[in-house]
Amino acid sequence: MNEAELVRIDRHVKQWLHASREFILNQMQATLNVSQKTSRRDLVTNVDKENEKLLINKIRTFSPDSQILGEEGFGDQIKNTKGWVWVVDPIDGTMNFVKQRDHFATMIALYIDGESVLGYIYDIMHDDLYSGGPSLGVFKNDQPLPKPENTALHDGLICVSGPLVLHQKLNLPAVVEQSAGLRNYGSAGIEIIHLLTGKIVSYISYLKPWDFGAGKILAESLGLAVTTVDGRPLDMLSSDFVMVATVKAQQDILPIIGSNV
Ligand code: 2AM
Ligand code: CA
Ligand code: CA
Ligand code: CA
Repeated sequence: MNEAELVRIDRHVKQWLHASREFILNQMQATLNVSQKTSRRDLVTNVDKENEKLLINKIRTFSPDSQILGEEGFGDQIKNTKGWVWVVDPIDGTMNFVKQRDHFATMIALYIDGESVLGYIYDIMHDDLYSGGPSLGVFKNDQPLPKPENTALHDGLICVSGPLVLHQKLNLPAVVEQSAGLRNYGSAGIEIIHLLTGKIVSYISYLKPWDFGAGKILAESLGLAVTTVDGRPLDMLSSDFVMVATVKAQQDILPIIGSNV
């Protein structure tokens, strides 16, 4: 795809995301309608659902022949990654949204025939939009973002998702022990932003495609490694144990994390 076409799509997606932010901020004035999905730690609100509908409507109008993968189920049942595939996570960090009213993101990704094209992570409360891809480069609020330093595990902080810290089959205590320290922000999108900006050297979590779709595009475009915990490429249609890391931290973590998950 040529650059003019990419820039045109990019302009549209940013408009949709700004509309989403207005919608979310508005809805936050009213009482949230919160329900459980699979457990009391896995929540969904009326805002997750309505914002997904809002974004999917925009995508369908803009590009009717696309396939859409949305977390809350208003997209398509996708069986392959042929053609244009949009991946939508309307609110990433729903628990933070409910409990903190902060530290959550809206994420969109565009893949064409399985290839990375454009990714977006919008930190809604801080009004920081990270956008771009392999051709355009990566931007924070339209300013180019430099590549993060290739810092080793020993010298960097890492984020591991809450449930994974307790996962017996991965040797995460050894990984944490070798790092400079452990952090946890509760939103894959916000955690990947910390990698893009060089504030942490790895993020390890069990993720679904909408959790990593946008982050993978942005992270790889800045020279970060995005794989499973045993170093395999991610499959856009499956959940997996995902590791985003600097190249050095990836080399440090792979031999010690254990992969018999
Ligand atoms: P979500 O808020 O969009 O569901 C929280 O640790 C991070 O993991 C969030 O990015 C959250 O995305 C994601 N996540 C993936 N599967 C989850 C689950 N079953 N329960 C809670 N969070 C989950
Ligand atoms: Ca969810
Ligand atoms: Ca998510
Ligand atoms: Ca979500």
